[in-house]
Amino acid sequence: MKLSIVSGLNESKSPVDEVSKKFEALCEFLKNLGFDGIELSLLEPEKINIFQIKEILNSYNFEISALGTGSTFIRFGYSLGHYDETLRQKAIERLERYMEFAVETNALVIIGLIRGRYSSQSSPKKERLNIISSLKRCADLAENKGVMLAFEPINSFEIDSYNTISSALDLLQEINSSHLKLLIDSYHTNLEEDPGFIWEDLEQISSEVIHIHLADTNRRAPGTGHFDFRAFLNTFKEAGYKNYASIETIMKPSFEDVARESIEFLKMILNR
Ligand code: LER
Ligand code: MN
Repeated sequence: MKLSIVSGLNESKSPVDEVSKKFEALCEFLKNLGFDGIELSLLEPEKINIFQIKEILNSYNFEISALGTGSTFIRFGYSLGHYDETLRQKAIERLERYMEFAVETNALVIIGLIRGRYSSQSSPKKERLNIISSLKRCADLAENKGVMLAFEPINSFEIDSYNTISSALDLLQEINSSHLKLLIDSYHTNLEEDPGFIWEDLEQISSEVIHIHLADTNRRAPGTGHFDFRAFLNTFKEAGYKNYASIETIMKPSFEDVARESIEFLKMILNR
């Protein structure tokens, strides 16, 4: 299992060369700690100098595990379920930009908060149908471009649709695309799943999982709360999971502290 951690690059507001410099500093810091890659939470991937990024990745023998896309909804208000057709199409267009960046960097594209929240001007049924229709289009685009999409069940305090793993699996079955798989986040798993069955269930669905997010019950670094990471990660490890587990927490007291603390704890659990 490979390890990464989430960071932004502030590409919307910073000059291009500064973004590349920030990326290089992150690669150096994380590589030295023993991470295999970085997950980027981006807003406008097309503003990044992809050639510089690829050179930096090569020189550090480092990877971009995945691209987070949720800020498209948070900052622009575009979403895959939006009742306004123009804003729904804009969400799909934005995902195309992420996919173009992902093809070049061999990263996954995450479908999480970008599916949006139900609006009082719409209905849950309409929004769900929109999400399904948008996802079919995105899966076609992903197939054409050769990119993998990772669909994330997210807890019901943050989002209205697909809160549980089983509801996300039903959706994946309906879309039926070889380019749409699951992202399992330990934080949402702890909030939404039945503790009596979760380890068995995870074992059964592990072949559908293409990416993992790690945060403890307090949404801080793994090991600082009471989530059973040993059981969680070993379930995947024993099922032959070889992709990324990515730290996605509140970065307090600092990103650097979370990175150091997390990797130390995870190396111990994974025996690496
Ligand atoms: C995104 O990966 C996620 O987990 C959401 O809860 C956004 O914070
Ligand atoms: Mn997550």
